[in-house]
Amino acid sequence: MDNRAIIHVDMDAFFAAVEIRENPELKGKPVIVGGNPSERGVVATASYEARAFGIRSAMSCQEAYRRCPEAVFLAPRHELYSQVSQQIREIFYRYTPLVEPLSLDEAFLDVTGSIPLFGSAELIGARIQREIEGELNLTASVGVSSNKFLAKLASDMNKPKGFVVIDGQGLEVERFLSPLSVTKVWGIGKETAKQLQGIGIKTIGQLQRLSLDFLNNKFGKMGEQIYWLSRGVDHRPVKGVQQSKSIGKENTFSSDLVGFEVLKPELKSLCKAVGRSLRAEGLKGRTITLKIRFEDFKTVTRSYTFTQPTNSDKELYEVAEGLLNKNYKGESVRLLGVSISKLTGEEQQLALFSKQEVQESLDKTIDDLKKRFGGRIIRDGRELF
Ligand code: TTP
Ligand code: MG
Repeated sequence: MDNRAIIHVDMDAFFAAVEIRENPELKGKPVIVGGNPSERGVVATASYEARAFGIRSAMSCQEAYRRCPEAVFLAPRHELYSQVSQQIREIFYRYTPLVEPLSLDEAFLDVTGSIPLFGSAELIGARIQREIEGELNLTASVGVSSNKFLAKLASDMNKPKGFVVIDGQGLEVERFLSPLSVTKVWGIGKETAKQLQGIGIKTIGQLQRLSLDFLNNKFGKMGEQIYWLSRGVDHRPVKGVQQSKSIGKENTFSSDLVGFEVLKPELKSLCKAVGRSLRAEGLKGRTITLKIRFEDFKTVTRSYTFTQPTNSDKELYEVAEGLLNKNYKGESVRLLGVSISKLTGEEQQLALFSKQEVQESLDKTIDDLKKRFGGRIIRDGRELF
């Protein structure tokens, strides 16, 4: 599992950087995005120029003003930041479908399967950094390693515009982590850090000397996490964006329909529409639900769960027709609906695939990417070798 290639990207001074991009006159100035200093707002973020005055996220704006009265204070424009965030994510998706956003400006990417197509994880990370800057005029810091913990640590090590690779293999990692503060360990917040300090533990190296039993007793489940993370071991998968929980279509008829044969073509077109949506989103589903609303508004829903996920119109229809047949006695029908849930995307399906199927799926991913971006991107990748 830990031959993975994980990238963590975190934008530099994100809100402030977007504001500066929108108004280049602000470039080089201490810029603070947050509430108004005359009110009781807090700093959302500050440009690196403002950070030189000791200004930090979550500090009160009054305090920030005291530290740097000449700073430019701006009210946040969340809609704008989330648009930019979407554009950043689109760059990530050029390289892998396995993107796990942590916030508007930060995400993990698992690029293990992308290496045959684009080259090493370092190359992919470098391209992402370059494309963000070239296309969006914003800078990002990138960390590359074999797991999430190390990749995030790496992206934070040389901000702004950092690019750090941590080779996650071997004993080197433990030695590398050893001088760092325990607060760098994922999940160790102020409280845990205080407790550790109470027993004289400040660095990850000191943490490494505590036994699993001891940590388990002291911190419960979290203790085990700390034990492994302090050694650079982290098996958490990169979770692709949560897919919508179900996909459904329904139709309220302009006048009620009566009769199985009359309802059948309606049902078929609903199943086709659901199948089309599934395929468009690269999903398959296991549980199909039929909804029938009668003339008197009484509504029944009936479900069937397939053994294997499907996105085939034919399979969906066969089952939906069976459900209708069983539950329809010739009443007047106002509305018919079909939905599918227990959805799985490419990522989850991979886990179920045999090796050959993984290869097929990878080929398909590569085909799709080629189709989307043409041969260009592939040549670029190889030129970099
Ligand atoms: P961060 O990535 O923590 O900070 P940053 O991008 O501004 O700076 P850098 O990564 O270079 O250290 O947070 C991303 C954005 O989230 C940040 O621009 C503003 C917002 N944010 C808040 O609104 N409140 C907060 O307390 C923090 C930490 C961030
Ligand atoms: Mg950031």
